[in-house]
Amino acid sequence: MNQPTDNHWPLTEALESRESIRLAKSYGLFVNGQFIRSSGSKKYWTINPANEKRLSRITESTPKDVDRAVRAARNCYEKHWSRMKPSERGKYIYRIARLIQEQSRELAILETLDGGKPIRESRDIDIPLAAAHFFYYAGWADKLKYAFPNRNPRPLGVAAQVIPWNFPLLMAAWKIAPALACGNTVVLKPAETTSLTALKLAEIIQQADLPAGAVNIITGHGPVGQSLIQHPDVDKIAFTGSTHVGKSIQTALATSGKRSTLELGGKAANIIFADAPIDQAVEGVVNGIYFNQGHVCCAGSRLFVEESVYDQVIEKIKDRIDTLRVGEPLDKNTDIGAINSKKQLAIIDQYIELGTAEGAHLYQPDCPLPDSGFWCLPTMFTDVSQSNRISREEIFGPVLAVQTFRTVAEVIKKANNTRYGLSAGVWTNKGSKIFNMTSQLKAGVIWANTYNQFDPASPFGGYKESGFGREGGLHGLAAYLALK
Ligand code: TAP
Repeated sequence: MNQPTDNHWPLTEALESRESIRLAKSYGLFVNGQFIRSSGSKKYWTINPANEKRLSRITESTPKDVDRAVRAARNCYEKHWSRMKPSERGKYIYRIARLIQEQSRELAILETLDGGKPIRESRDIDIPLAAAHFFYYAGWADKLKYAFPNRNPRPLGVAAQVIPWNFPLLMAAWKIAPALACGNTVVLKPAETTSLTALKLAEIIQQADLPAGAVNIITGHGPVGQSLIQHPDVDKIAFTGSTHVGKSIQTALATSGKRSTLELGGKAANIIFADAPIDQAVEGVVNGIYFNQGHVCCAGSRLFVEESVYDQVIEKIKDRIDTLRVGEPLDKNTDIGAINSKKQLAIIDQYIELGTAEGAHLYQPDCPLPDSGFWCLPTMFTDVSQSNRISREEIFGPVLAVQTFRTVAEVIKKANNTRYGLSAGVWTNKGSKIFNMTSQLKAGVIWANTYNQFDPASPFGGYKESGFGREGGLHGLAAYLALK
């Protein structure tokens, strides 16, 4: 934990205990209801990014393992899961939700150890939301014909799902819960740096006694995801990750006729009008970009402030940045934890150097960082122009780029001047302005006078290079169904 400055209350360290976690020295693959050894021999360490210490050894799947997992999923789909009474499927999914709740403390600690995010976030956001997604979709399992009246909802088959490292368990829940509710079976690959909670979810699926093969979890690096997605016997591809990889997947699938949803990168605009409740807006901006170290696809990384309140807003953001606590993620006082990996830290640092080289003005708080681990101070760039790369490219770290505007037309043009279209935020006390903005901003999700709010009933997804398809809500069900 960084030392208290004038702006910090001298809080005593409040470390979450690691005693309640059960961590194996090494994990196999979860295939056909069992943890199995790979057909190969490669394993790699997953580490704690806050201190670079080794946590556990993770298996690198081979193409043969991928094939085995897909075959298990196919077998279960044909013999059990798609034939099961929908209300029975729902019971299994409810069971998973309850087990996640029961084991939430352990899951939260593991998420924090493996991913670097503050325990407050894993405990209060990631894990409760993951359980909520299973509860929500369990409820739909036997009501699909009411969700889509006059249609004949049918499952698609085997879903290949590949997820990133920023919300490991939550992304797994976003994908597995609707797929199962609709009668599909699943092979999921978590990110190489954050596989632990997906493997714990595999244990939960075992405890819930799901038919063997309904959910299979295989670990490894990018090529494992590639061979899963390109497996000839998968029917649906659900990918969340970078636009770069998303494009390569889309190219590979071009002539396959397979259903796919891609949830990709973002460069969201957060817009503050002069009539906004400024303190609330500043809190929303800080939450929007510094939450989860900025490892959020919908992070409000571009801030547009109406010129007349610019000085006031910038001073308030600086004051707020100065009070943020960067440090040990297991400490309940921590606001900003560790960057997920050395590789991601290097990318963020390059962008921070670039921002200065591009002529933008850098602001970072004056506070020491721990000696080991991967850390980045909350960073704000002012004097940014539309052409600067820091305002055009996704950084995926706690780096805010601020610009000003004078008119509604100007800010809409600036906000939409991006290849992404995932999310946006609008801060104003005028309802009519909110409606005007939401109809003109090209973003899949737009928050008004709040930011980063998620709910299982609410669809989430992007436009343009942020991908296509929606997860969450009824839209999230439709992505796993053939609707005739
Ligand atoms: P990626 O590098 O794209 O990795 C995402 C997942 O794909 C990982 O499991 C990765 O495995 C795997 N993968 C890598 N290369 C692959 C390939 N050629 N074929 C199939 N799978 C492959 O992204 P990331 O760095 O983990 O995550 C950050 C990105 O995800 C950001 O751009 C962020 O905006 C985006 N994201 C979007 C959303 C939504 S909802 N739109 C949500 C969260 C994150 P390895 O981990 O082993 O490389």
